[in-house]
Amino acid sequence: MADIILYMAPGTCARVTTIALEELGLDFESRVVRFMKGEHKSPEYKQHNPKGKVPCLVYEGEALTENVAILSYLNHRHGGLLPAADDSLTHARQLADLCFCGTTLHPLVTRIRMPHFFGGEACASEVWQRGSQGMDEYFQLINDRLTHQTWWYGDEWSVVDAYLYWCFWRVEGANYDVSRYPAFVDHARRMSERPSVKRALAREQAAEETLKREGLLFTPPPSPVTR
Ligand SMILES: N[C@@H](CCC(=O)N[C@@H](CS)C(=O)NCC(=O)O)C(=O)O
Repeated sequence: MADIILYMAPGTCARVTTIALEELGLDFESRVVRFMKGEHKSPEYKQHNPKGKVPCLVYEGEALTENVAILSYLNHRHGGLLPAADDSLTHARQLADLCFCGTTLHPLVTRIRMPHFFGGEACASEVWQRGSQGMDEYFQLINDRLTHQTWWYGDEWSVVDAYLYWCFWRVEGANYDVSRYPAFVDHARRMSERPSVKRALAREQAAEETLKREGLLFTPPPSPVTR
C-alpha cells in the first residue's frame, strides 16, 4: 500500500491538497471517490472520513481530513508550503489565511457553483446572486493584495495561493465575472503555469476519464445566470 493516499474527486477542493503534495514532490496515490454512487457516504469511506467528504489524506496509515489541517500538517512535516514562521503570531496569521479560504471563501464558492443545493431550482438564481455579492468584497480584497505582489505572501509562493486559485477557478466556471479583478486573473494564470498545478490537473483529468468510462461523472446543473 502507498504511504500516502489522497481520496479526491475531480474539480473539488481536494485539488488544493493535490497541488500541495505535488509541490512537495511526494510520491502519492490519488484515489477517486465516486460521488454519483454515494461512495463518499458509504460506511467504508466513512472509516477514513466520517464527514463523508473529500479531501481525505491517509498518511502513513493515519487519516486526516479538512484542507486546512492537511495543509498545516504537510507543512509541519515537510516545510515549503508556507513561509517560515518562527513565532506563534505569524503562525496563527497563516492559519487565519488558510481559514479565510476554507471557511469564508469556500462556502461562497458553493453558493455560486451549486446554488441548486440551497432550496432547489426555484431559489437558485437568488442564492447565486447573494453568493456573488458576498464574494465581491473578498475578491476585491484579494485583488488589492495581489495588485503589487506576485503571490499572497509577496515573492514567496505558498499553499494559500493554491487555495485561492481553486476558489477562483470554481467561480469563474460558474459565470461569476472575474474580469473585474485583473490582478487575481493574472495570479490564476501564473498558478496554471506551475508544474505542480499541471500535474495536479493531469491527475484530475485521469480521474475524470475513469468516471466518464463508468458513467459516473457528475455534471452540475447549468448556472441560473448567463453572462
Ligand atoms: N471543510 C472541508 C470541506 C470539504 C468539502 O466540502 N468537500 C466537498 C467537495 S469540494 C465534498 O466532499 N462534498 C461532498 C458532499 O458534501 O456530499 C475541507 O476544507 O476539507
